[in-house]
Amino acid sequence: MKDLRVSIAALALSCSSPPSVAVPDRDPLELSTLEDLNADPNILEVNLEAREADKQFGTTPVTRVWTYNGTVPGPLLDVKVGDRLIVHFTNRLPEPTTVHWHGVRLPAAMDGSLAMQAPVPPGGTFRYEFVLKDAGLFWFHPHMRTDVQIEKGLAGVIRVRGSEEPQVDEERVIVLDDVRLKEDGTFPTFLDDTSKMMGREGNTILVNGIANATIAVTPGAATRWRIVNVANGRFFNLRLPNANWWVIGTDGGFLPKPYQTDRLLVAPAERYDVMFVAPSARNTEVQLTSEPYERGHHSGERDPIVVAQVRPRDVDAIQPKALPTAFRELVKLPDGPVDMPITLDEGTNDKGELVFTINGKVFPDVAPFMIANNSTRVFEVKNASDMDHPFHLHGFFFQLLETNGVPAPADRLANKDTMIIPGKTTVKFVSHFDEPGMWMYHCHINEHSEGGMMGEIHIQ
Ligand SMILES: [Cu+2]
Repeated sequence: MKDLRVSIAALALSCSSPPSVAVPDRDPLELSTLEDLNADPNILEVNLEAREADKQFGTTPVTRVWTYNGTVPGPLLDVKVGDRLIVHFTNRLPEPTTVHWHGVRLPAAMDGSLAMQAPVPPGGTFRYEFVLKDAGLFWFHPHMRTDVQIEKGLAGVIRVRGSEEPQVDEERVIVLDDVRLKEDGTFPTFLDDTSKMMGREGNTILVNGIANATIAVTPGAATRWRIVNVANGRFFNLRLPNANWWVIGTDGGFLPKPYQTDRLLVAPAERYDVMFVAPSARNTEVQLTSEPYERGHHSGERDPIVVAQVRPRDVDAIQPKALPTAFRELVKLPDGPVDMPITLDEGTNDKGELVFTINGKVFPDVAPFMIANNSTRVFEVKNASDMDHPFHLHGFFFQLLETNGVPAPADRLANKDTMIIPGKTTVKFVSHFDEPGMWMYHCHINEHSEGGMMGEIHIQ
C-alpha cells in the first residue's frame, strides 16, 4: 500500500464537491435515501416510518426486523449545515417508540427522549423539525427499549456537509453493527445474563446491514470513510493491514489537527471520520478486522474477527489527492472546578438483579443536575466499575480535559458526544449548555442505559 502523501501545506481545503470517482455499478453497501418532499433546497422534508419488514442476513433464513422505511440500516439523510430537516414520523410498530437524533444540537422538544416527549403509540405520528448546526455524521434511533428496538434494526444516518470539506477521490458511510440470530433467522431472547452484563453482542457482523460484506475501493484512491457504530454492545477495534488511517473528524465534526493510527477503536454510538489511501493492487482483497480489545470481563481474550473484505476494483490505480493536514479552529472550552460529579457503577437491586447505577441510583431515581442556561460546566465522570462505559450526552458536545488527573493531549482536541470511560478510570470534561430543557446522559451500551445507567440535566 502506498504511503500517504500528506501535503505539508497548511490547509488543503476546498469547497464542497462530490467525490470525483464514480462508483460503477449499484453498490450493495449503498444506503437507502428518502424522497425530499420540499422544493426548497435548504429544507429536507421526509416521511419516516418505523415498520416491520423481512430481511435476509447472509445465508440465514429471513428475519423479521424493525426498520425505518423498510431497510436495515435505515435511510441516509443527506443535508448541509444550516439546512432544516422536517420529519413526518409514523409509528407502524406494535409498540411505542420515539426518534432520537444522536449528536445533533437541537431544541430539547425535538430530542426524542422521554423527558421531553410522550412515546409515539402504534399508529401515532410526530413531527420532528430542526436546523442542522454542525457538519458531521450523526445518527437516529429510538430512545425507549433501546436494547430491543435498536437491536431489531432501528438506526439511520444523517450526514451533514459543511461549507468546506476535504477533497477526496471516494467517500463512503460505514455503518458497523452486529446482530444475534438463531439458525431459523429469529432473534434469541433479549436479556440473557451475558447481554445484561456486557451489552448484547451478535453472531453476525454487519456493514451497512450486509453480512460478510465486501467494501469496494478504487485502487490508490484518497478514500474517506465515515464510520458509525450502531451496535448495542460491541466495540469495533478496526485494523486494515498496511493502512494507517488519518482521523480527520469524530462525533462533532472535523478535528483541528488530524492524527494517524493503525487501530481505530469505535465504541457503540461513536463516529470516526477517517481518510486513507486505498490499496493499489487491483483485485487483491484485504481483510478489515476488529482486533481484541479488553473492555472488561476478559472480553479482550478473544480472537480477531473479520468485519469485511476490502476489495480494490478492477481498474488502474489512480494518483491519490493529497490528504488534508489541518481543519477548522475549535474553540477550546475552559477548565474549572468540578460542577457535576458522576459515578458510574454496577450493583444488585433488592431482588438481586444486576443493575447499573449513577451516583448509586438506578434511573429514574438518579437526581437530575440543575443548570442555568448559557453556562459552561465541568463534569467529573468516575467509572468505578471494572468495565468500559461509552458515556453519551444528549444535545451538546463535550471536550475531554483530563484522564486520571493527566491533562488531555492538546493536539487531540475534539468535540465529542460519546466517549469511552475505561473501567476504574476518572475523566473530566467540559460542556457549554445553551439550550433549555431536559437532557439525558447515559451509557450507550443499550442494556446498561436500560439497566439504569442514565441521568438527566435540566437547563433553565
Ligand atoms: Cu455501560
